[in-house]
Amino acid sequence: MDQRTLDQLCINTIRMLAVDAVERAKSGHPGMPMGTAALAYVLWTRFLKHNPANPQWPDRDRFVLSAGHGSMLLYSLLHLTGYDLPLDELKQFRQWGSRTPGHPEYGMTPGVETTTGPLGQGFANGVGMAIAEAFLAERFNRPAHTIVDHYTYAIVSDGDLMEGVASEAASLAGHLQLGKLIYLYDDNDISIDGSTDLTFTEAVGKRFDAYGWHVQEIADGNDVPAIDAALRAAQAERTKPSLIIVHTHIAYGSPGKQDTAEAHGAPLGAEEVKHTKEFFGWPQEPPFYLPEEALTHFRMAIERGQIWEAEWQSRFALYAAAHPDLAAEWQRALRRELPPGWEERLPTFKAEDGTMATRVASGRVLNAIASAIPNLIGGSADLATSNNTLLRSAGEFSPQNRSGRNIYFGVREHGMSATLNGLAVHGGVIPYGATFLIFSDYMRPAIRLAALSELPVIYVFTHDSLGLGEDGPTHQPIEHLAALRAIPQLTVIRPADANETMMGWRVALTQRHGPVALVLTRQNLPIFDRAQMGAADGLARGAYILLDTAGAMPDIILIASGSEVALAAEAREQLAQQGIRARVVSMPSWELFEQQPQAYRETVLPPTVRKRLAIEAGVPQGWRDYVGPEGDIIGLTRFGASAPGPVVMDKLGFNAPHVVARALKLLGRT
Ligand SMILES: Cc1ncc(C[n+]2csc(CCOP(=O)(O)OP(=O)(O)O)c2C)c(N)n1
Repeated sequence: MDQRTLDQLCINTIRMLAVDAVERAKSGHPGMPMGTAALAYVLWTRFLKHNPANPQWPDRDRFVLSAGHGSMLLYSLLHLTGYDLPLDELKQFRQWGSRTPGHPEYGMTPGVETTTGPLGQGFANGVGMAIAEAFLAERFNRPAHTIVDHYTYAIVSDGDLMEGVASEAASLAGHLQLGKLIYLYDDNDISIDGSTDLTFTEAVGKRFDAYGWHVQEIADGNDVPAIDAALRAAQAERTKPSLIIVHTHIAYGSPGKQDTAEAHGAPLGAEEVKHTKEFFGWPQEPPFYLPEEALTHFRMAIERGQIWEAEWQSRFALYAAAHPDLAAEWQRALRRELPPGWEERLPTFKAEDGTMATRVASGRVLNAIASAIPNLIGGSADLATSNNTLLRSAGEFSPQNRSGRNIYFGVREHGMSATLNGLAVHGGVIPYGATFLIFSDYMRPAIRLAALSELPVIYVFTHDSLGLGEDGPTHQPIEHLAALRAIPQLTVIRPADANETMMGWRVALTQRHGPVALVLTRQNLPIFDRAQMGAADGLARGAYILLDTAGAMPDIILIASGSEVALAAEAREQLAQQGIRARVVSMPSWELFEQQPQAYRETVLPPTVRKRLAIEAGVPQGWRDYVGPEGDIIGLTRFGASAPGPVVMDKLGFNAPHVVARALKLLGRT
């Protein structure tokens, strides 16, 4: 069989696997894989450096299917090139318990590098992967010893490029000159509602050119030599990310459905499948037919992958001999382990030091541990000095300085958070990102995916309440704690003082699965005198007794988080003057508390003490679970106001007399 015929056979094999799997599932997206099969084939068989036998090989090229609805394209490629994804899994596409979910899910299927489906996210994840590659290459490669050197590829769609998050990430990637980022744009002029004439007529090429990308265009998405040449040119371009605009036809080869929105998200239907198979000269039976020659050709990826990795392993052995410390650091970083002794750098804060905002404490902690954890990298969306996230003496990550650990994300919260996910899935780095808590809303889609994918991403959210003051209701978070707590697998931590903040970082860095949000104040808070109070390491258990009633059971429990814990402590004093025994529970993290054994939870919140008052400057939603039916909640059901922080707090009920009054009411002592 000549090469051209073989190429066509392989490309059609991808198409038909996707068509048959969607047909069997009675659900899915056949059009996208049919239209992009040739691009994917050229990329995966001629360019992508990967080892199907070891999807974790650290120096593999990364591939992102940003248009995750085309998941059958990826599953077909994974099966055909020899990943541990048997044909039976493709036959179980979209079914309960299969490894071929509707959209690619990280950790579910070998070879899936990141979870995609929400459009635009994968685009931005790739940017994070490319940043990680550039950073790690600079940190670990040494003359004559290259152990980090790979590309990041993606297939992106019209929908991806319409999304704002892709624009943010593209702008950042162009600015950072991420030359090893190569995206193929499936420009098929179709989205769900119909032709993109309805919605998307901008000059995408010019836009990316303006971002500083290297832009190429291919007129015919089935033109194998043109795709090959464009990918070669993209690889040769080392300072600009590449966008290859490929004009394709959705559902290519389906006589009745090609170039129609109908082919986007529904099976072709038995009759149309028949006509499509006729068009390609494909046998009608059996479904999931794999031509021997095509399979043999695809499976060459296995041997090639083994050779690539073996070569890399021998390079790594030489590297490890020449640079044993670096090699050990590399391996530790990949295992997501922290260097020994890092915890000794964690500072503790003394009550005598006065008051301190938890954001300031966070900045001190970060800088104290930064040199001990060289792969901790991150930054802020243009609020680094407010978020206190700058690592002093760690440099700025830039085209000139790939070893810089401060990433200036610019005013791109959504792009930042999706980029953080890419950094995390790449591996080798511990990423963090920061902004005001209010703007966590701008990051939410990517935070959700970090949680779904159990990625170890750390968020630093400062200016966490009304207490931020004059910036007013647009900047004062009200529903944000509740909104973050609503995300499964995200740990939200709102420390009450500097030492809890230190403990918060400790938890965040040691938690390997799932993101952690540290929620911090702008305003100063007292540093609790731990000699007189519960130890700050109680934070790790989510809630703990900060101040108790000597010996006797409390009359009432005051439960608070963050800045409201000091308020609870003040109210407790005043209640004591009236002979009321109040316990103060600091509750920085619901999620950590829920992980504790029942016995511990009942020590902190004994079922017999039913008079409980929660205090938090946010919506009361959720607190009922902790205060119980006889409890009460001081929260907020309105937006804030522009005035100095202490004034807003006071006016909206966050003052000791109000807490005392509500406690007395609860106790029937009004
Ligand atoms: C953020 C987000 N919004 C909406 C959707 C639903 N959706 C899935 S694909 C798609 C657009 C399809 O157009 P395109 O990206 O060009 O893919 P094609 O039709 O070419 O396969 C939409 C709106 C989504 N997956 N993600």
